[in-house]
Amino acid sequence: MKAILSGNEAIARGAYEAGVKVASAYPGTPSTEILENIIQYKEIDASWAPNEKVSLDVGIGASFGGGRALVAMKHVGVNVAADPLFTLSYTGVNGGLVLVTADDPEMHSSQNEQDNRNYAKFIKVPMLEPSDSRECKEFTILAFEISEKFDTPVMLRTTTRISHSKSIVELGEPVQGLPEPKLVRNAAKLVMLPGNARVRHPLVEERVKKLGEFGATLDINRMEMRGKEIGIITSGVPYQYVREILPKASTLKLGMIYPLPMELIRKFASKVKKLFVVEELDPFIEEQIKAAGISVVGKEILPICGELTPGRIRDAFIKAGVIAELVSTGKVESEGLPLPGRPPNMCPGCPHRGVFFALNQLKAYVTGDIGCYTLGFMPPLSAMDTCICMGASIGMSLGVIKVVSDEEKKKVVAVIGDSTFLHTGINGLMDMVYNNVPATVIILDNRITAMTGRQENPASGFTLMDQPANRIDIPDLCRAMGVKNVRTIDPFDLTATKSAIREEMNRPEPSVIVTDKPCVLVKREGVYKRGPVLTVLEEQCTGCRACLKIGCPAIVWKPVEGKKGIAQIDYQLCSGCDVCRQLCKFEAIERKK
Ligand SMILES: Cc1ncc(C[n+]2csc(CCOP(=O)(O)OP(=O)(O)O)c2C)c(N)n1
Repeated sequence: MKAILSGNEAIARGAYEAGVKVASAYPGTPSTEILENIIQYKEIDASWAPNEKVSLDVGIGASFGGGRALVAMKHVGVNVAADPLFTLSYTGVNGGLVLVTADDPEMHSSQNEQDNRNYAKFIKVPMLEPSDSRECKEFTILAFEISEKFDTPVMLRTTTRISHSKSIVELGEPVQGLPEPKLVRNAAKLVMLPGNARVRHPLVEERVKKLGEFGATLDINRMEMRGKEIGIITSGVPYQYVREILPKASTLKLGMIYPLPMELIRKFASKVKKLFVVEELDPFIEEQIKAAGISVVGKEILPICGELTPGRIRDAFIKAGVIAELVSTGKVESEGLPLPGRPPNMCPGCPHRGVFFALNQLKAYVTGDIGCYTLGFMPPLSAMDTCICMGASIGMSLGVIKVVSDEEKKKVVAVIGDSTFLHTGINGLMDMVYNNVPATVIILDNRITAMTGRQENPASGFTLMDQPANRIDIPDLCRAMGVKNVRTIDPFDLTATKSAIREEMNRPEPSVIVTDKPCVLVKREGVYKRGPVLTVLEEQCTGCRACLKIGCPAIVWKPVEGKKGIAQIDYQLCSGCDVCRQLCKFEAIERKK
């Protein structure tokens, strides 16, 4: 049977066909749908972990117990999981272990565009890179075979275009005859204290060499000869672009991009007059080829930042003087379409909005974090001063407080969401209490991991499988950690929100404020309650624009002849949160009867 699947759906299918027992992940675009799709395969124990390191720890445990395990994360998630990953390279596996790293060239929804191919070389583990959904499924299955054959974790790298675009996949049956998981003790291999690790390191080096030779025999690394004029070495989605733009060029399509099959590359180089590498982001393949003494052109003509596109590749090759009959000059359809701008904004009724309005009014210096609330940076709320990575906000606020004057200390407020607090923010809070730093922390508990598409987390009360779960009580957790000043506020009450934040900013002690209103998009019944929608009394609206200061998409401006204009509320969008009504001094906004 055939199906049209996205790359993420195909990886989930591959995990099923490979007989995976355990799948663990922390959400992050573009990887999230892998676990969301894996739950249809009841044979797999699938769960969200509180962060990527824990998801890998779970996967390692499953592998050591003899089951096949898949862990998935976005590229920056690998930074969080990197500590166990480096040492897992030394221990190797028992049941196969595959780590999916979903990279995001062009930063469609990420804070950086790090090229995680570098991790494969750094960690000394093999990495496979599919070019379409069929390969996503097949490479997932192959990755488990390689993992067990070479006693190594295997990384599977996708990028946003591969994760989210769809193509045809042939569906198969799950593999049979895998060994039953059971406890097997092997401390010399699995306990990495120095004496044991010293024995393992040379084995890792040996493994890389063997994998390089093995790569040359794999048909996922294949030469496609079409002529002698130019040869292009490529992998991943750039392979598709190369085929579109340079249909007559010979290609060496690499499916295993680390370690590189250097003898195969040498052979390919000898068959063509001019050799190029077309790869997104870093000159990862190019540098290794050059280091092997093979002459090749890559980043001299192609950009190092951002995604490649068919158009960018075409322009680069034309500029490089590659003869015109090799480069397809036809118009690339998707380019230059006049799409309307869609600046990101918090949803109408988002419980984060009022908090940022208050922070703006209080002129707070906000160390921010990653979640929907990062949009508090955008005008008109304009109330975020820093944002680095998940969980950084609290620690950063402590650092700022340590260096600024006593007067300025009071201005510093850390803002973080529930999922992010439990991911890595919690350690910052420990530092705050342990070192008694008089910081103010606001935890925006909207009971969901909203930004990545509403995934459950340990404070939401449900699991990935939609089963009721223990719900961590965040205020109680903070108290248990030793924060004496913990208060819960209703962020839709602007006056109370502002005065609570002001009081805690002025308190010369550590304090935590937790907001307790759920995300408007939480689909679970009874969690979010829509209030009566609001309406503008046109004759009372003076056109002062105060209500526009919260940036709610439900409020629109209507020009009026001879007047400044008046506000109007789009009833379809309004959630009845009531925040705008509290801003109108002229009582021109009221609940619709
Ligand atoms: C290390 C890492 N993992 C995953 C992500 C993707 N991501 C961005 S924000 C976020 C969590 C947001 O949830 P929460 O803090 O509860 O805020 P909300 O969006 O619900 O307001 C995630 C998982 C990331 N940016 N970095």
